[in-house]
Amino acid sequence: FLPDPKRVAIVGCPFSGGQPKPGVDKGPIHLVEAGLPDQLRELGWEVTFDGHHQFEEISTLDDPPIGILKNPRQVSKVCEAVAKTVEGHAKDGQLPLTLGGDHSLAMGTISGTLSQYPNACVVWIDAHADINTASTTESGNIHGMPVSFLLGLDATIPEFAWVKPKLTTDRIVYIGLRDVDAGEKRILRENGIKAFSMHEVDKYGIGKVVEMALDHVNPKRDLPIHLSFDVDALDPTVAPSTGTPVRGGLTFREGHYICEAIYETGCLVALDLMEVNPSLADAEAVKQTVAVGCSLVRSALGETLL
Ligand code: B3U
Ligand code: MN
Ligand code: MN
Repeated sequence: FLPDPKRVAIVGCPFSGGQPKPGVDKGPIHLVEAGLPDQLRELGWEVTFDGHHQFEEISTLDDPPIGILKNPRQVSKVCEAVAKTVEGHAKDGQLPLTLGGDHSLAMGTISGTLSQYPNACVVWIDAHADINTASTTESGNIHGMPVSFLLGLDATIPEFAWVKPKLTTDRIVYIGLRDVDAGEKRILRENGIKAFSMHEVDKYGIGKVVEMALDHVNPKRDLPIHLSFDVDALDPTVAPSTGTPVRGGLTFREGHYICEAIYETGCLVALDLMEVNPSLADAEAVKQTVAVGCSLVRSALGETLL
């Protein structure tokens, strides 16, 4: 599925409405200014970057909570726009690389991928499961909910009616989980959704975990893969500048191994790098996190393979 010639379209999404901490909207700008587009060109990719998305009209929307969900109309409208953009690039034969921004954006990116590749599977790398529904969320932060929308687990909010439940529970797999709410654990269990927590990473090692994860969602390695990487999957010592760091995460190499192994399948069709928040640490930690973010993307696009 890899485009030939290799063409990637960077989709910069300076959006933070899926969670309460300001700054995550600056993530994409920092990643681009750190030189990511040129780094990808060095790897032989043809890179298009049409500037960061502008969500101006959307951010002035009158947007009172729905139940406890915060900024629901903004999140919905932004994700709908992102879905169209990602779908457009995929239709053009480019690999959309979406830079967040908070992880609610994946509602848009994955919807866009599934419009072009209906049988795509999702590999979700995160400390969190992001699968709360309107009835289980305790925070009301929609970045903790995108997977439930994509699966259609709770299709009761008219504002999100555009999100078609095109993803099925057997086409998503998680790696890196270690902070999962009780309601989310129930959802994962009841729906038989496969997840490899840090416990499994410790037990089997990352090589085996990635193999088992792919055996589950993509047994013949013939389905397109959407990789959605939340930088908080990494240990906070590796990626400190993020909104909800959780200790005990993936090492630098484990994170990169995942990206390399997905690239190696030749099935990658879309990539998200989310939750880099350059406002949440000192300058050195920000630099480190942005650099790790760039480096994960390069690995997912083929850098480390000889
Ligand atoms: N599960 C919690 C916490 C959380 C989810 N995603 C992040 N944090 N980054 C929630 O708010 O739904
Ligand atoms: Mn996430
Ligand atoms: Mn997370």
